[in-house]
Amino acid sequence: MNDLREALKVYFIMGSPNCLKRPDEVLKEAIAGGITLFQFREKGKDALTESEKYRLARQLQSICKENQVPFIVNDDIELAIELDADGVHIGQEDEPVKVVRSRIGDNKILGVSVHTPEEAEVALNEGADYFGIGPIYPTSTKDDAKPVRGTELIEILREQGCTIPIVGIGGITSENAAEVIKAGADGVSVITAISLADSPYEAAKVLKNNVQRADAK
Ligand code: 3NM
Repeated sequence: MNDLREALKVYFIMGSPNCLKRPDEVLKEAIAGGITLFQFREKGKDALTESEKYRLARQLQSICKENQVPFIVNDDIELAIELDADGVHIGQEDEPVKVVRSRIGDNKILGVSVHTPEEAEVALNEGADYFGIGPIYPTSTKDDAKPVRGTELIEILREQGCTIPIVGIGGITSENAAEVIKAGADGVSVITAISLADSPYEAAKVLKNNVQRADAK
């Protein structure tokens, strides 16, 4: 659990639609800057499908492996199993948590997006390893994102005594990351703050610094 908590600190999510340059280059830079986990999320306009999606996933997974960065797949359980990925991240629209847990086995990481204390309780009981909570701030990266809630749900869950690892998501940048950590999150998940930065390397480095500083307080 503590290894997972550490791995969630600077959680980079990306697919080819999120990049202005080659995804493999963006990922390498982000890793050099210090990201602690990577999620492959090939979604949105012009997203790759089938064999092209598979090829990109394989390429990004092998970069993660070379650098000992955990590689998680968004939603696509088949792909995660086929690649023997380190885990999957699912939303409330996907298969039930318990079904996904039984498909991937007990040794893989299972992240679940939750939006209410009730969803959090079900996800926890059915085998989630961590929660993704968002959108914390306004984001234009996810078309069907729910209304912005700030850090409220993170605070509510921590006040209720919930100890499961939590990452905040949605509009997080190096400027506001500290607030998310101080609210009780273990880490921050970002797409554009790194993927669209002029230097994904610098962006990841500054983000990590700010998360570490907030954590130490
Ligand atoms: N999930 P950015 S918000 C993938 O609220 C995703 O569950 C969200 O992208 C949620 O860091 C989001 O560019 C997009 O804002 C995050």
